[in-house]
Amino acid sequence: MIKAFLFDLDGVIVDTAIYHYQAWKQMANGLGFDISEEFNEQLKGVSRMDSLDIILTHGGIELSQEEKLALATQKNENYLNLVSKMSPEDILPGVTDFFAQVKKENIKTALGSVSKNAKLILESIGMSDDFDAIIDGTKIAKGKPDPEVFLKGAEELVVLPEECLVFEDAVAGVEAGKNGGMKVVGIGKKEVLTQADVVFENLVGVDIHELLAQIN
Ligand code: G16
Ligand code: MG
Repeated sequence: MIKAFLFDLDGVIVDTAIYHYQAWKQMANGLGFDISEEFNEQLKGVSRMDSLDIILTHGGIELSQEEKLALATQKNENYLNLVSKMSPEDILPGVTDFFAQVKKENIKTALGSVSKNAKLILESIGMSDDFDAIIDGTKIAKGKPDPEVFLKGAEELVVLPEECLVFEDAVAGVEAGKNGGMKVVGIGKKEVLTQADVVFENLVGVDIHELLAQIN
């Protein structure tokens, strides 16, 4: 039986992918190459340093660990500058209604994000109190598709992995949930999130009773 919902942040609750993209693009341009929006797809749900490695490989650039840290810090400063303007209006469609149902049904909730900025983003959109546990990039050693972020969420909520339902928009994130032995709701395209148990375009109109009947 499903007792807890574990939510990814970026792409499920809020869409910061565009800001990550703008900040990475600015960095790449500074190094003399460009990244496309299509390229950016593979960075979704991937940790900051892993994303940087993927981008540098793409640009054919090799750097020392020190140089990489400096670039990642600069990118994060630019990114934070962009997301600092976010407000509750940036919450993705359907999320607020869905959380009202979650509360009514007494389902436990955890955030499972690899972002080190997750708490800050939740504060700016006014959703900090909507989660019983928050697992973010500061609490984990391994990024998605490793299941650590979701297993820690289950642990903090004191539920078993098989009692959890993960909500994810990224291929790496769906894999992380599956690797943790959990059921996964994909948010996005069926053709992309092939491993998910069920896929919705977004949370608009999703009914918890119908969803649970579909999952079990
Ligand atoms: C998010 C984004 C990723 C980003 C990662 C790390 O993951 O989807 O693109 O690279 O956070 O973010 P930060 O640089 O803020 O630590 P998630 O798990 O919330 O989808
Ligand atoms: Mg995501």
